[in-house]
Amino acid sequence: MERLLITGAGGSLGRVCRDRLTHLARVIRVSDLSDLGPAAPHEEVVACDLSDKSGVEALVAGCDGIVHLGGQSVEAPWDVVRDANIEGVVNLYEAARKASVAPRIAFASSNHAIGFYNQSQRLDANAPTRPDSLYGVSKVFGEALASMYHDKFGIETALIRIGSCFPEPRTHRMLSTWLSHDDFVRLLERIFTVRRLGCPVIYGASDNSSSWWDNREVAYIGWRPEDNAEVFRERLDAEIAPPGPRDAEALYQGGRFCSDGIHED
Ligand code: NAI
Ligand code: 15L
Repeated sequence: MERLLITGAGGSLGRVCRDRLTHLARVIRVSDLSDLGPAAPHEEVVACDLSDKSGVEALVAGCDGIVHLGGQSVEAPWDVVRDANIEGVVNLYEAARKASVAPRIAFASSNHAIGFYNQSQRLDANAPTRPDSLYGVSKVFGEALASMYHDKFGIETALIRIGSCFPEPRTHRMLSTWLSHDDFVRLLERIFTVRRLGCPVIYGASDNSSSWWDNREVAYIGWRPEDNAEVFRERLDAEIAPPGPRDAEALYQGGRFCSDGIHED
């Protein structure tokens, strides 16, 4: 690629991608709400609010790939979710449609798009969405928008329903949802390498023994996660009590997002 845009580059996954995706393009354009510090020799740094339509148009122009991580990353009042994750994603796809070369996009969706499924259920890419929060609803919206831009305009997007992407699992639920940074990077490498991507749903989880998700439909991408959260089980058991059997953390795939209320105006 000539130029890869990383939105949300100041966030926790954005910082991982900024460090570790440099081999994917000649130029890496990094963006967030506020300044990201000085640009490295291979970088362009562009501050941009995703809810600023003309700003996003300029941000996307000239990019042949986008890792879209920017936005509200947990539950919040509706106006915050709407501006970042609804307006923001509409602005991104409109900018992609207007660009002279349509970029391929990796969209950071979330397990909270399907969070209300019970942990006893096994899901593949065909499972209807079951969001657990306004945040989860905004990710469902992003997935639907990407699908429409693929069908209507041919823009390719990987809809990555990220589980819990942290250096290590932090809770017992994350023994099922954990995505290691290494496996996330390997996934992004495949997304920007595979010849035909389309607009697939991909569950973003490592090769966890207690996984709830089945990625057989996207075998053609050639992603083979290598890590397994199970190696952390003993330490987790020693450090924190497992949730009780009636706790949302033990019942639902989205865990506590299911039992939390929603923010009222
Ligand atoms: P984060 O909250 O650390 O980073 C998000 C970044 O987006 C922040 O730097 C923030 O300043 C920026 N941002 C927020 N509103 C913005 C706006 N209006 N305009 C421009 N930038 C804005 O989140 P994290 O953990 O790095 O996640 C990245 C993406 O992956 C998010 O979209 C999140 O929803 C998704 N995701 C992450 C998971 C994880 O385990 N880390 C799990 C599932 C989804
Ligand atoms: C998410 O969507 C969030 O962005 C992240 O902070 C975690 O809460 C993650 O889901 C999770 O479910 O563990």
